[in-house]
Order: sequence, then structure tokens, then C-alpha cells
Amino acid sequence: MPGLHHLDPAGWARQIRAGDRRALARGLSLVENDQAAGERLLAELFPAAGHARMIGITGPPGAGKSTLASGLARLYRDRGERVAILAVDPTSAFSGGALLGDRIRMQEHWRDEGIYIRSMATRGALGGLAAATPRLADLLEAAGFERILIETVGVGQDEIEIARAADVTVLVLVPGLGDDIQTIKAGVMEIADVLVVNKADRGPERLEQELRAALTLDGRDDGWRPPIVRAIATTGQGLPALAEAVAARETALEQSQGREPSRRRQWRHRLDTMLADRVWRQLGAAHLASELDQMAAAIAAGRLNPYRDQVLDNFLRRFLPKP
Ligand SMILES: Nc1nc2c(ncn2[C@@H]2O[C@H](COP(=O)(O)OP(=O)(O)OP(=O)(O)O)[C@@H](O)[C@H]2O)c(=O)[nH]1
Ligand SMILES: [Mg+2]
Repeated sequence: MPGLHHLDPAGWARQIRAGDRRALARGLSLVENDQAAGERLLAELFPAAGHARMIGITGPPGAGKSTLASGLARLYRDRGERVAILAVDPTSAFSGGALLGDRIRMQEHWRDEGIYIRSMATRGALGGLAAATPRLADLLEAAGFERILIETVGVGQDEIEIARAADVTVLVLVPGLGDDIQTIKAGVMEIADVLVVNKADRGPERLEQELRAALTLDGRDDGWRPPIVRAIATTGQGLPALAEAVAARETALEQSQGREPSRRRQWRHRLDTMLADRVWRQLGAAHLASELDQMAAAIAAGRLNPYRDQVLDNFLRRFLPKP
């Protein structure tokens, strides 16, 4: 990417804020691939970020997340909002076809300046997927998008991490998940604010029953009862109900605490990641690797007890830069 890379961050930031899509696309790539330069750009854009409403959309592969996101984007757009979709795919190594499919399906939007769609190839994302996603969202916010839909595939730890970046998290499930529903219940139910039973044309009753039962068993700490919305994403059926459920959650959050605490919570988490990352870089991760290899060998051989003798304290004392 020659050219823009050498542009001064302030000028580049102005282009992005003015709605230059090429500058935005390249900015997103930069933030994704070059931590230091990305941070310089984000520093310029930070004052303009922080105002969008973010919705996380997660669920098992093929559940209809992209179809729902696309329909939801249209709905918000028709209400006058500027909408961005960020499709995060941790398994893009295996599902390049699905990403391509997303693009084709989402082409209906491409002429609309008020809708922006970005697929994020996450292999090797600096600082990990969880760190990169909110940074990209910052950039989109600064570019004037008021609503950001973040699509992630899967139902594991990564998705929980990503959910922390969103204000409201939607979990998309489909009939016939079989035993998978048990795994899903274990973690993601905790963070799902709205449950969608998609592909309702395939008989939603049993899944809905299971979900209702699961919700009765596990009350959430924050007292929120995730509504269950039935949908057929391909026809758009259930989309208004989904938007309404999301709005209800937003209202509940705002009434109980205002909008700031949600941001505060997100930043509290992001600061952890940023600091850990910074400390690790200052320690000189590459240089430490061989030290850690030796330590691991000694522990594995039983010569060193990592729980004793202040092993970790001594290690840090040796390598932390003096303040
Ligand atoms: N019958 C039926 N098919 C649907 C429905 N929603 C989506 N599909 C189809 O399911 C397939 C997967 O839809 P996507 O929107 O790509 O699902 P996804 O969850 O984004 O998939 P990945 O991103 O690959 O995990 C597509 O062929 C859709 O047309 C639905 O409500 N009913
Ligand atoms: Mg998808």
C-alpha cells in the first residue's frame, strides 16, 4: 500500500472523517496489520469515535448471521442511520467461500454510501482478534457510522471476547443443533442479550423450548431476561422484532446506567489488553522467548517449582525495565 502509508496521520484522519471510503478501507487495513502506524491514526481519530451503537452478532457456522446482519443493516439504514458491518471470521482459513458468499449477498448494499461492509481476515491479527475488533470499530465510528454490526462465527471464548466490544450481543441459533446446544448454553448464554431462533421455516418449537428451559435455570447476574426472537432471515421475517428486542436492551442499559458505563466497561477491558500488550513489548518478547523456553524445560524436568521460590517474581525483577 504505497502512498497513503506515508501520509501524515492528521491528513489521513481528515480524509476518513470526510467520508473518503478509500482512506477508510486503507485505514482499516493499517489498523489490522501495523500496530504502531495504526495507533498513530487511531490517536488522531479518537476524539471522533465512541458514539456508535454496537451490536455483536454471533452463533454457529451457517446459522444465518450474515443474512440477518444484512437485513438488519437495511432496516437501520431505512430509518436514516449510517450502518457498518464488520464480519470477523476467525476460521477464514477454512471458509474463504463463506466470506465470498457474504460479499455476493451483501452486494445489494454496495451503491449506498450509508452502508459499509468489511470482512476481516483474522489470521495473525496483531494483538489477537479481540484487540483488533474494537479498534476497527473505533475507525468506523470516526468515519461517521452510527450503528456497527459485528459478525463473528462460533460460540467460544473468542466470541465472548468480541461480545465485550459490543453494547448488545445477539446469539443466532438454528433448529437441529443437536448436542451442540449444550456447549452453547455453557458459556455464550451468559453474554447473549437477545436470542434469535433463525431458520424458523425448519420448525423452531423444540429449540425455543430448550432455550426457555435454559433461561429459567440460569438467571443472569444482571437480571436481564434475554428475549427469544423467531426469524427467517432469508425472507426478512422477524427482523423488526429483532430490532425491537435490541432497542429494548439498549433502553434497559441506558435507563439503569446511562450510556457511559457501557463504554467504561469496554474500555476497562481494552485497557487490560493494551497494557498487557505494552508490557510484553517492553519486556522484549522475542528476547524473553529463550529464557522462557529454558524455564519451561526446567519446570517440566522437575528441577524448578514455578509455585515456589518466587520464581516468577525473580524473573520479572530481572527483566522489567526499572521505572
Ligand atoms: N431456510 C433458511 N435458510 C436460511 C435462513 N437464513 C439464512 N439461510 C441460509 O443459510 C445459509 C447460511 O447463511 P449465512 O447468512 O451465510 O450464515 P452465516 O451464519 O453468516 O454463515 P457463516 O458466516 O459462514 O458462519 C445461506 O444459504 C442462507 O441463505 C432462514 O431463515 N431459513
Ligand atoms: Mg457469515
